[in-house]
Amino acid sequence: MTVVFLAFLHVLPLLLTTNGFHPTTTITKTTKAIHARKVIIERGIITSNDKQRRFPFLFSTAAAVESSEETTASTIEAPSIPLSWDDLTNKLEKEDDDTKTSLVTLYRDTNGWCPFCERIWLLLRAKGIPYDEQLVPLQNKPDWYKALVPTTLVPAILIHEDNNNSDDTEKKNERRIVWESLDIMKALDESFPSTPRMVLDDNEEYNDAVEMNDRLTKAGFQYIYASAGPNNNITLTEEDLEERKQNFMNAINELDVSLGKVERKDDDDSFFRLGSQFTGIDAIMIPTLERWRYQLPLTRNIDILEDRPHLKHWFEAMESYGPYRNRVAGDAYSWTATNSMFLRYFGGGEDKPEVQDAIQRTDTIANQLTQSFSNMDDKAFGLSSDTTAAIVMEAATKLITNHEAILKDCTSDENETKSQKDITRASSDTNIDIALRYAASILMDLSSDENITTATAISTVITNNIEDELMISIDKGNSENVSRAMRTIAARTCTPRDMSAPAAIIFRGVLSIIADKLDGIN
Ligand SMILES: N[C@@H](CCC(=O)N[C@@H](CS)C(=O)NCC(=O)O)C(=O)O
Repeated sequence: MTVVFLAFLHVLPLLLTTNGFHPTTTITKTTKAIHARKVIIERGIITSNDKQRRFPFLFSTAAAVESSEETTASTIEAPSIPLSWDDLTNKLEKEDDDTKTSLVTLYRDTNGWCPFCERIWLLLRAKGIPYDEQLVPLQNKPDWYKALVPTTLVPAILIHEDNNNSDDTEKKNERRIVWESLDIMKALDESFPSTPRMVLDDNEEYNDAVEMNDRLTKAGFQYIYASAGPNNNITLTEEDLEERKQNFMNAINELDVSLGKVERKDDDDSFFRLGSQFTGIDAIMIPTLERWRYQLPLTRNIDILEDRPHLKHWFEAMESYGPYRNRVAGDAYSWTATNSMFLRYFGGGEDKPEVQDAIQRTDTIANQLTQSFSNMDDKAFGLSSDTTAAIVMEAATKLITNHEAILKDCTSDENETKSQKDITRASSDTNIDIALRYAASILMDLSSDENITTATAISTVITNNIEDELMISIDKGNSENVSRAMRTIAARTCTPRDMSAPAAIIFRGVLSIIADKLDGIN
């Protein structure tokens, strides 16, 4: 409530001083609010109904107060522009109708970086099995997890007891724990026979593709980690390294050629490893290839897509595949921004000049990528009209349910900062909270606007409508710090850890547009 009222206090002085309206002692909180809204409209800050239609939720509290002015004036709280976290949370709860009972618990790493977890995460979604998640911090694995899983590694799954007594062909599941990604993949097929089978190990093409992937992974690891990590092999000569690189390139070429044959065989538009159907081999392949695609240009100056049109086409198919794209996929920015951390851990020694160079190059490129956050590009993640609302809602939900942690993170001091130290944090300031509530309100509004079906439309609507409403909410003198906070949060948002890649584009986009506008105020 304090926050709500503070927000209102920030709004009011600006309106009063510029419009010659002076509150008297008799004016109630409610009539102040209604008056404030009228003044906003009269001043031309909100000139058209269109703006209110665009962001009805942002103004819904003021409208509610206005309509009940005569009867309940003394009982209604002053509205804030934008809404309070409590109001936003209530609104979210009304929208939340996810009632599916989970049949499986997935144990995966907190950061969403474990490639073996990614396989299972993707398969659960591809098979449409309702699941819940338990995140396991790998640096500090909890005792309960070590007691539950003999290897103590992630991923693992718990198959819940299935109480379905119908004559369904679905095998009656016993409550059991399964670990090791390849075993989990098989267990999911066995326990949920009515879902698409994914491990086609009686199919020659599938087995060949798995073997080819094993060769590729081995060649890749022998080259990429040849001079890094605990297996640091200092006896490797330049020639040895070059040979390993060639083996790796040959293995990627082999994959590209093989994909080309599949492509010619099938004229279907979707194009997975074995043809038009997504199968287990796609889930096995994508986690490693995704990392290589984004990290090797930074660390080894290798672009795995260059001159490999079929591999490129396979990535495109994966990126348009909902179960992958809408939650599991990482994005170029996240892989770039986290790459310096990977280099510090696995790069072979932070003191080596080539590792230092790679870290610096990585940070520079990550920073360049942040410059384009406010241009939300539809093609970047293939938003479609039927998924846009859900994706915008995901971004809103993440912001609303995590706002305290987000606020703390973007204003953390140097000693608390554990990662992305090159990104400047903001100073603590209530205006940051206002701007975040503002962003959340906009996202909630956009998620229910049926006319908005593309990221470009979202970008245009926000850019064209945001400025005036923002100016009445934020203390002008603090705009620089608030802008820094918005950019810090956007740059700290990592997929798939914090939200899906499509939601992150919207989330980072809204924050960056707000930051651009705030920078324009000065
Ligand atoms: N062969 C296992 C490998 C799993 C694995 O290595 N998981 C890593 C994360 S990527 C892990 O749990 N590391 C924690 C540790 O080593 O303690 C599988 O396929 O599931």
